[in-house]
Amino acid sequence: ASAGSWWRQAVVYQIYPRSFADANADGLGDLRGILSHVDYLAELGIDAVWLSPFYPSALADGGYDVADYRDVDPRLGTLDDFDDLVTALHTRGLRIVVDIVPNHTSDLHPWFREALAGGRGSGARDRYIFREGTGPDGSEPPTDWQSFFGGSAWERVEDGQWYLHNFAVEQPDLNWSHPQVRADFLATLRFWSDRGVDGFRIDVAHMLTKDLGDPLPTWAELQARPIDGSHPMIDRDDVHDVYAEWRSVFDSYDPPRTAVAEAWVHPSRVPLYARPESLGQSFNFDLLLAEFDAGQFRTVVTDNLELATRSGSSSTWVLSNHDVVRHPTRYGLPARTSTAQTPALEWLRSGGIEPALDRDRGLRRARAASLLVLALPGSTYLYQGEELGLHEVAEIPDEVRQDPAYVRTKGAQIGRDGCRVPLPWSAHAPAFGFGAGGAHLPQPDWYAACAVDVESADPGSTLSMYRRALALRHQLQTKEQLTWIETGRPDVLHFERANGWHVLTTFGTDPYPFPGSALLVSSSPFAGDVVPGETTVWFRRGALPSSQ
Ligand code: TEU
Repeated sequence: ASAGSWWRQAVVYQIYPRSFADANADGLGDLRGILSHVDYLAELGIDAVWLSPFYPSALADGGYDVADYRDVDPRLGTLDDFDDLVTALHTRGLRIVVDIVPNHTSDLHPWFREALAGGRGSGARDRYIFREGTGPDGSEPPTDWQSFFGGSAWERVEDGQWYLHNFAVEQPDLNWSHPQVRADFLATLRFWSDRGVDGFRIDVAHMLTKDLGDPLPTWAELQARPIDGSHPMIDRDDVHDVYAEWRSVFDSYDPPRTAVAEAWVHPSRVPLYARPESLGQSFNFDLLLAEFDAGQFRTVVTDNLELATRSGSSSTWVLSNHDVVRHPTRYGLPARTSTAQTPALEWLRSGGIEPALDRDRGLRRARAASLLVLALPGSTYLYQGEELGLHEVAEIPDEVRQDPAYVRTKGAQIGRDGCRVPLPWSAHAPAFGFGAGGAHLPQPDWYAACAVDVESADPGSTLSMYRRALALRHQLQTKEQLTWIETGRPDVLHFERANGWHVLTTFGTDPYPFPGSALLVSSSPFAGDVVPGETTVWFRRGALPSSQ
């Protein structure tokens, strides 16, 4: 791919820095920990690394509460460490993407402290969204709006005013009508671009601009408003004015810096974010909600390839990230008619007991799904640990849970910590090789079997499968299209990429006669004449071209 379009079919590996590797033995992952594993990343065969936030933060939301957008959290390292990491990645041909969190700052950000110190009527409050309360003495919140993490979306400050926070209390929403807010994020994009960053992942990209109205609508009124570009808070058309300014920064670099939107919007509005004049690419989260089912996968693939074509972008694929239950666990729980997340959340709430998890089956299906996704046109975002086949960790005592998010159903508090447990690098080292200072979330005993050193030595491991698939993907990478081949079986998908690279997945338990002549890689042990159930195979038909 040419330098400017490297992202179109890239495999991007998401690192959650606090849980990847800890070099300074304080129990928290850090930049030098990542640096110590760049060869691992290069050998895995990915194209780019995306770092979740590593900026100074009180960790009220795992770093998505940023106190300074242009520095490194001292517990994670220094700007010099960051520069070393960029160099180490670039030397190995890997790109680096960093996370930008523009909807809200941390309440420790200098702007918010200034806003608090300035008091009522202070201009410093205009960078955020302050309002008077209601009720006789203003002691009731301005509205009954709910935050995503539960509870009121408004918090009262000492002098009696209230500020808006769509996420945690420690994450005040910014006012994107303010020129200084706009200018400062342009400076942040330039700061990291100047340090050699290749692209940006934009957090909550669909919520920056707001036009809340006066009087403010009620929660019910807000919910009833159509999300058609004119909603007071969500997916407004004018957010793309912001991204047009960002685009001119991205395009002022050679090669142009890239961006991917984390935008939870209706599929019909995804292309607005993915347009080249906006952010250029947008996450497709459909697979997070799909069950392990041929029909659902085919619909997701077809729809998203079409959406990407319509926007002039390439499609993206995500099976896991730091916000959701890991996919081997989702696939190992009983299917439901609603979404695949439903039983996973029940399972988490019960501490990993109900409903019963079939770990082997979940892993078998996860490997099949991953191998299918790695063969699709477009770019794939992997989440650290999925290459090891890690399950969600359910056995985390409530008192050590860190995540402010919770599922409100039945009032039980369940965070996202179970996919953020520090990685196992070595079966026998302290904290499974994460670091000599222990791990900031407890690692389960079953981690030993999934450690990098154990899986590296086993040709049948999930890690070995990812390595083989990623190496092949580089050789076989081809046009951004696929052709479905009808199998006559509703539980079996088969497609061909443009150069004779075939991919077949059996979603059910029944085997399927192997239709190829040369197997390239299989997600399950493969006997030769039949593809087992719940398995993906890559193969060629006829003789392999000599160029391979
Ligand atoms: O997530 C945005 C978001 O909408 C989340 O609430 C998401 O729906 C939820 O986590 C799914 O379980 C981003 C980040 O990815 C997340 O980690 C942050 O907590 C959030 O923004 C606030 O910055």
